[in-house]
Amino acid sequence: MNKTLKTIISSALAGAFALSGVIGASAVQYKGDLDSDGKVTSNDALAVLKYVVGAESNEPDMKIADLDGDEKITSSDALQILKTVVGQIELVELPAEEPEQPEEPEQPALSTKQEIVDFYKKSLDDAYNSEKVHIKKTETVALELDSLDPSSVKSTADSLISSNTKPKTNEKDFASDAKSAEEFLVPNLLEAEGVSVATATKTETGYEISMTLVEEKVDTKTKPKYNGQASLPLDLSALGIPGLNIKSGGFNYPGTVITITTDNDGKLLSMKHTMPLSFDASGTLVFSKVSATGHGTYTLDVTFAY
Ligand SMILES: [Ca+2]
Ligand SMILES: [Ca+2]
Repeated sequence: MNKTLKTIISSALAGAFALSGVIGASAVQYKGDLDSDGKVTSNDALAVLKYVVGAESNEPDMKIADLDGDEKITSSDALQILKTVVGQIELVELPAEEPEQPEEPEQPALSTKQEIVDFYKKSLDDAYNSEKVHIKKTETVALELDSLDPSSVKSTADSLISSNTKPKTNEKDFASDAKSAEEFLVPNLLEAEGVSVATATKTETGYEISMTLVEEKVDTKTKPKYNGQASLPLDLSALGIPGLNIKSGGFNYPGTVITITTDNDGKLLSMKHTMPLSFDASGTLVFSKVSATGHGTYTLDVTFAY
């Protein structure tokens, strides 16, 4: 240590100790407070000097210790600290450390059809696997006969249809019972190939997903591959018309629309399936031959509560 430095240090230290070195005790951090005790004291100057002379090998934090701003830690910085201690230079607050931003949950990309379908399936899967989920579904069938032969039975058929197509609401709690929940609602098997258009919208509270399924034509004995994964395909015999025996015919599903809303974490809040359809069927009603064509919409409205 050279003579000048010694002199500087000893005189500054004398003054500093005399002031008992208590300057600025608070949560803020000051430039020069190497020991982070919230104060700039002669101890801090000493810490710089120990490093400068090699008595301390850990390099002090440059933004705290480099008071003169030459990007080196030297005895000059120790002097600056001492000058701070005796009030010759002003105490400098270090800019508050930016509080760590909580990491944004990773947003799914949701730009391709596959990503949107995967997001839908995961949301539905998570709902089914929930520890506790209350599922409320309302099914509405709106069916209209466009033609019926013999026309003499049309009014009877119309009234049978309307009495069997009233909205039907069912609700149930499930607790970690994915299988039962899936049976209660819809199978979770949708494939991207079965979707013609998919859109995803980020809202303030979560996501809105809309998917339109490909058109499918099936006969009465075949389940539609994609529409069957999404919603419950109509079965004419399930209308419960006594004595009706369908021999042939088919359904056309021109474009089922599935929409869901989720929260920001992808948790499924609501789901709606809107399935327009048309059909033709021929068979027997008791002993008479009948044939019919018609159209309608099957709607499934679902809410999820956890
Ligand atoms: Ca200190
Ligand atoms: Ca310096």
